Amino acid sequence: MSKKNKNIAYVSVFFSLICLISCSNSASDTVSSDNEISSDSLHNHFKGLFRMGAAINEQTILGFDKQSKEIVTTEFNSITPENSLKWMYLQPEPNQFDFSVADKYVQLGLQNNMYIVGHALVWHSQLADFMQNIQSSTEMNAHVQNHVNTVVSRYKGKINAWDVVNEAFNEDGTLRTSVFYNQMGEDYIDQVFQWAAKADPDADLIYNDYNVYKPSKRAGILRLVEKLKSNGTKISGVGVQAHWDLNSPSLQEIEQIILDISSVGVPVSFTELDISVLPSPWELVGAEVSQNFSELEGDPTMNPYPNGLPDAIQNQLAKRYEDIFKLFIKHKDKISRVTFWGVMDKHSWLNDWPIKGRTNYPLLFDRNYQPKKAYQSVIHATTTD
Ligand code: 9MR
Repeated sequence: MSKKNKNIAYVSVFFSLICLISCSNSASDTVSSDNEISSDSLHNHFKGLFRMGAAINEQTILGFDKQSKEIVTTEFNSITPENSLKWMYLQPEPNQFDFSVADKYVQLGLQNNMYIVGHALVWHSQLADFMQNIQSSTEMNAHVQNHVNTVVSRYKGKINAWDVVNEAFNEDGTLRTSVFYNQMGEDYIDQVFQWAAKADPDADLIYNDYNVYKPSKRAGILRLVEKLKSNGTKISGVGVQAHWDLNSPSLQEIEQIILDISSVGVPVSFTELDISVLPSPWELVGAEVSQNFSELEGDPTMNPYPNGLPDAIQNQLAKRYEDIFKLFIKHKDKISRVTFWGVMDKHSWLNDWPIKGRTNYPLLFDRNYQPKKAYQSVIHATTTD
């Protein structure tokens, strides 16, 4: 054997060995037990249907939570920053911007070829303190325009979609009397969308809100979409937050959301999906939305699964996710993205809301970063008609 042929032989033995090792790995991946991650990632199962995203926290963005980062970059093809791009972090003082975490967030999305969402430009909550004390409409206009222009321009061509205005409506469909509404007037949403479109004409611009299943609130949002469109203001879609539970909203109510939003000519994104399995204090007799629930902290009836989720509820959660995703798939032509509000149960905001210190199980990955039955059932939804 010539020296050259010998080398070729060594190389081919080497690659055969590599193949043997990797083939045996992928074979064991596909022989998956119920709760194993399949070799094919979540977003691959939804190819051609809609994007699959997750909201990520600062620990994940900065790489401190390596397991979460691994799950996010393999399982999802879109990311949303759970908190890091909110006004109070980006511009805590007038004209003093801090983009340190935001830049890393965008970098993570770009490196992994993901659809990057910016959340949220204009929101009355998690706003900088100085914005609460502005007394003139001229000053308010200038600050909001500067914030939108500075932030959107910085990530022009990188952040693919912005939640431009978040939670501007009351439950009855009237506009919330936020600092923006009070100082800028009722056309402020139109104005903010125009500023965002000017700063990045190619970005998708989303109006985002919760409780969209309620007809009165939805009617307000639909009126807004129609108004913006008739004024020639760009709006690319409605974001439906989807903080739901095991029973509510019903599948019929969810379907109506999709049909109604689609009827005004924009796609739906489910932007903050999670399913609480815990009792809701609002179901207690006499409970009011505005009520402070601190008296329920530590009440074991409100926190029934502190040491693990019973199989029966795990199955109920999996079935609920499967039903919801079957419905989403039925309306795939009207839906552009589904984003989970978090990655694993331990880090979900629902452990501390609306009652602090509970143990909730709303997401697809458990407290040890392992896929739950709900993960399999979401994938299973793609295999049935
Ligand atoms: O998940 C976020 C949580 O960490 C923050 O403490 C909370 C503060 O309001 O905001 C949560 O995210 C919210 C999102 O930005 C807008 N829709 C409702 C989400 C849950 O409250």
